[in-house]
Amino acid sequence: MQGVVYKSTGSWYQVKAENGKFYECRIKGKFRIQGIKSTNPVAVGDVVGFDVEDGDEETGVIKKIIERENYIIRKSVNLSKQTHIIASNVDQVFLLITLNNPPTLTTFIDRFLVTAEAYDITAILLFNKVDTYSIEELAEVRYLAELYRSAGYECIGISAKEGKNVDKVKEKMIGKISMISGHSGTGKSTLINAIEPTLDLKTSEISRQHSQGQHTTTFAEMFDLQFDARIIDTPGIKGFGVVDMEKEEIGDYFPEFFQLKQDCKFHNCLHLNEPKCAVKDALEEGEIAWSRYKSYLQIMEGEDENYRVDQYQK
Ligand SMILES: Nc1nc2c(ncn2[C@@H]2O[C@H](COP(=O)(O)OP(=O)(O)OP(=O)(O)O)[C@@H](O)[C@H]2O)c(=O)[nH]1
Ligand SMILES: [Mg+2]
Ligand SMILES: [Zn+2]
Repeated sequence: MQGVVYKSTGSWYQVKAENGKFYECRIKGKFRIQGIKSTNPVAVGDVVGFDVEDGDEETGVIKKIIERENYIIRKSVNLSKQTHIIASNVDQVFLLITLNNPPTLTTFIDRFLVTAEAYDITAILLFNKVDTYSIEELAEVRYLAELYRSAGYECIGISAKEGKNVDKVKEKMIGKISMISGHSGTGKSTLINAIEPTLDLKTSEISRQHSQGQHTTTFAEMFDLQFDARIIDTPGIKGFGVVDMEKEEIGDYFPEFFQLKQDCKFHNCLHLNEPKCAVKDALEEGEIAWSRYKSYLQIMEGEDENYRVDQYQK
C-alpha cells in the first residue's frame, strides 16, 4: 500500500493510507536514501510504500520511500552536528518570529530562509504576538518586515492568540501542505489551534526566567484541516545549521543578492573582496541590509549562528 507519513516518533510512523485509514508502521533494516545522512530516515510528509502486517489490520512495515519533492533539513548546532529532516514534500513554510518571548535573531531567520531557498520552498514570515508589543517594538517589527519584504519575502504581522490576520494566513493555506516552524514558544501550535480549534493542540507558556519556550510539541505531526489544506506542526528549533552548501551557491539563496549578481564584474563573484561587486555596492548604498550580509558571511565561513551579530546595525 502507499501512504503519507503523518507523524514520526523515532521508532513508529503513523501512515495515512490512500483509503484514509491510519497504520502504525515500523521500518525494517537500514534505510539510506538519496545519500542523505540524517538521524531520521523517514520524515513527516514522506510518501511511503508499506506492507500491512499479517493478521493485523493496524500495523505495517515501511518498505520504501517515494522520492521526495523537497525537504527541510537542518544540522543541530550542538557538537553532534547531526542532520535531521524536519519535514518533506511541503508546498510552503511559515516561519513564526517573535521579537522577545522568545527572541528570534535575524541570523536564525536568514539560515532558515537559505535552506528553504536551497530546496525551492516558498517561505512566508509571520511576526507573531503583535498584541504584546509596545510602540517601539511594533516599529521594530515594521522595520524587520520591511527588510524581509525588500529581500523578496512575504511578511504578515499576526496575533495567533487574538486572531489578528489569522484569516489571511488561512487563505494562503488552501489547497496546500504547509509546515509551521520557529523557535519553541513562538506560537506555532497556538496558530494551528486558531486555524482549526477542534485540533486543540497542547501549548504552554514560555518560561518567565529565560524567555524561552518549553518545547511543548515534541514530534512533527501533520493534520488534515477542515478546509482543503494540510498543516505540519513541528517542535521548536533552537539553532539552525545550514547543511552542506558550496560557497558558490550560498549567495544565490539570498534572493536580493541573486538579483544583483549579473551586475557583478565577475560572473562567479562571491561578493567578498572582488572589485566592482554589485552586492557590496548595494550594501554601501543601504539597499541591502547589513544583517543579511553578516548572515551571508557567517554561513560562508561556516560559523554557527550563536556567533553574535549586531542584528540591527545598518
Ligand atoms: N500574547 C500572545 N501570546 C501568544 C500568541 N501566540 C502564542 N502565544 C502564547 O505563547 C506561548 C507558547 O505558544 P505555543 O503555541 O505553545 O508555542 P509553540 O511554538 O508551539 O512552542 P513549542 O511547541 O514548544 O515549539 C503560549 O502561552 C501561547 O498562549 C500571541 O499571538 N499573543
Ligand atoms: Mg507547539
Ligand atoms: Zn558580487
